[in-house]
Amino acid sequence: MKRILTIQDISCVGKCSLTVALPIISACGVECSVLPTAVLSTHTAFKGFTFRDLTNDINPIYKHWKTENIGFDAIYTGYLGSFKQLDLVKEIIDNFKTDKNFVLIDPVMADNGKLYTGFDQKFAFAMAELCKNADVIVPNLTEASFMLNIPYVADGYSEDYIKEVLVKLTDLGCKTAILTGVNFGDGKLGVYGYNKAENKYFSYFNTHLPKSFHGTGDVFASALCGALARGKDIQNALKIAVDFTVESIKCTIKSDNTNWYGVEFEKAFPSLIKNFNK
Ligand code: PXL
Repeated sequence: MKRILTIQDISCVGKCSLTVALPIISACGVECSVLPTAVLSTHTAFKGFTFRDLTNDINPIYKHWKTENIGFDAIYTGYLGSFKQLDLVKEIIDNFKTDKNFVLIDPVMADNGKLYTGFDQKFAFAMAELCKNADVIVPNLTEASFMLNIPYVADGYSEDYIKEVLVKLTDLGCKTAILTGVNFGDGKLGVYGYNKAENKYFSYFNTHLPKSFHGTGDVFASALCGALARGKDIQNALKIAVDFTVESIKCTIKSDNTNWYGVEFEKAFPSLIKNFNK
């Protein structure tokens, strides 16, 4: 069985980061090992959340894994809360990256043109620096704009513009960049990627649903990482991850007691598993 290490926070309530990555990666048929970076009562879109920083535990945890000769088929990072944690993730990549596994970095820090609570431009540049070490990065357009220090364009952009941003993202040093939440105003929403070594673009689009929800980036990244770890090629993995995200949003819209803070991805597991077996 393949094993992914995911490094991100536990938001006890809120349906994001580890409470999303663990069940989704498991549903992909992949073992999910975790390195929790912090424990929050909720994610940061709630008011008054508590925050227990676990930075000081990261080094002893990964050192123990080294003494036990534990390895991973992929390392997947999501929300990281401080500069020190970015440095520690770099250390972990240096210790656990081999020529057989891959590193997927989701530079979680912003959406809809704005940084999340607690982040600033300096952090975005430091995250861009960490992205050098990735095989795959999956920013949304807001995160890409902050990392590249270019203006955020909400809509009305062309395919050429997206391709330009993708080239700049891979110029940071990662092998493949995938922009999420791309829409050309034609009723579709999806992802657009670029592999630098092969000079190849790829994309996958599904229906643009009328509502957006918190945590869908984590749903997409977790399914993508699971699919890649299962050996799906990038095009197939993108289809699995986008379709699962869209199905999760559809289930949430249909639900009569939808929470404002996350999607009901649990209801979309049957379709995810079916797509794996196709
Ligand atoms: O969904 C990304 C995410 C993860 N973790 C925490 C967050 C957010 C987004 O706001 O606040 C703590």
